[in-house]
Amino acid sequence: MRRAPIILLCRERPCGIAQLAPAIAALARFKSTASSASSLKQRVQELIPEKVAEVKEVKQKYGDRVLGETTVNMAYGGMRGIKGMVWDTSLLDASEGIRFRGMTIPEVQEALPKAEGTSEVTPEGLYWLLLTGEVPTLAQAQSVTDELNSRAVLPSFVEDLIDRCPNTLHPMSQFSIAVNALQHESKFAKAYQAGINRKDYWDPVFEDSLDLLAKLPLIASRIYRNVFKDGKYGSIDTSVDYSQNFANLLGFSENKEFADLMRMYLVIHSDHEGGNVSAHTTHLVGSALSDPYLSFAAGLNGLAGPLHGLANQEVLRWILDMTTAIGTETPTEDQIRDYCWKTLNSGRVVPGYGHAVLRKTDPRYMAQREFALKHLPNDNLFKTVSAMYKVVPGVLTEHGKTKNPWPNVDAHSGVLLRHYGLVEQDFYTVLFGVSRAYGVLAQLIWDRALGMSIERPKSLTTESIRKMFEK
Ligand code: CMX
Repeated sequence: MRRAPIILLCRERPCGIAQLAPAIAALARFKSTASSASSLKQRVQELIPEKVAEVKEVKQKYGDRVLGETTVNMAYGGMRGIKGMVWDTSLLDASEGIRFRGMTIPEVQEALPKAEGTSEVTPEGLYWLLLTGEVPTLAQAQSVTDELNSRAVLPSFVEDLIDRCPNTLHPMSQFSIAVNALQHESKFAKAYQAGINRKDYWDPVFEDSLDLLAKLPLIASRIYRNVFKDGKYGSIDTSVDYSQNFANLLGFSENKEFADLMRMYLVIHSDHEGGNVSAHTTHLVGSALSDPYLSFAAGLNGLAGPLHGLANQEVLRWILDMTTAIGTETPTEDQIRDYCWKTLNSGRVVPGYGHAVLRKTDPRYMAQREFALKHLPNDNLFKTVSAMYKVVPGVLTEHGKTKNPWPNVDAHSGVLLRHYGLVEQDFYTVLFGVSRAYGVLAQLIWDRALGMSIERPKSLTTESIRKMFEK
């Protein structure tokens, strides 16, 4: 794989041919890749009749069976564990962790094709798996890469919107604004206005989803370079994959390992079944036939909460605060234990630990730990993260509240990013958001293909619950 030199265009430069060049090139590429690009769409189209038939059969056979009970505590407790949604792209087991279309993370890392010269599988290959349930060939994964590269161009008004955001506006808010604004381009919204048959909804949703995925690195990197760097932007290189392009755009083109980190990161954060806040929100908003841009932007707003995706920035901040307070980058286990208790005793959570479903160490944590052991075993902060892994579960168990004292995905990502120079914690959740798009948009296509209904669960009042049982 050829590595791309980053081409930087100054944001202050007046609009000229240089700024139009990527758009012109993208148009030309779109024509040349149109046939190979359609193969993922073709495969989805082939699968739809059998999946529709399967859902019909399941509903006919088991439609009136009970999935589980709902207790009063569940209704008050964030609907935890209520089985009330279908999400086909992935399933989470409390002990084993996530399976993407039936495959664990190590199985995905083993089975999916790797781009030439890289040691990690790609999110493009994963997208094929999530959408079809089939492991793609290298050529099929490459066709997704080509497709995404051909669509990677931002409307200038979206660029302007991002550029006008104050640097003090959190990157996740800027991200959400930009994705909402891209709604202007929605093929689904236009098709709906034109009276599209509901059987065909999935088609423009598929198109919007690929367009959106393709544009996310441009949005994310523009925010990064505006807020934290020099306001100079790279451009897409059609000869490299999504993650290398993303690394280049962010300004990390020199380090091959960083692109591999992006590949691993984008794959493992993509999907975590349907009940988590970002996935459920995307699915819920999409159920009203809001287009993929509006649906995903809503999901991003949920991801930006500190109990969900924002925990990744909180983790690194917590670790750095601890090392500053203690005065060393490598605190002892006793010092970490004391600092954890200080956090808990002040009524705060230890970020990166605990999970609503998992009851063991998150395999996404382990995948990142493996990466660190391979690439940065002597990094001081990695040593601290490892020491925390030994100490924090014991402290949380002794504290006696959390049902799961083990680390989740967010406990590890910041240290890896920081090692390669991406030190700006407030940007971390944007990376999570780019990855999460792969999972939630794949499911959104199936939501429309399977004719999923508008969501409308029943709510109750405290008074009505009381009456229900006092009768
Ligand atoms: N530190 C301190 N207390 C914790 C805790 C932690 N890491 N994890 C859970 N608890 C507490 C809860 O706040 C809750 O307290 P109350 O009973 O006073 O409300 C109690 O333990 C029971 O919670 P739980 O049933 O074990 O966990 P929940 O399903 O309610 O919450 C989660 C799950 C992730 C929000 C929680 O573990 C947490 O706040 N963790 C820290 C933040 C974090 O890492 N979030 C990222 C999760 C992964 C992701 O979505 O990206």
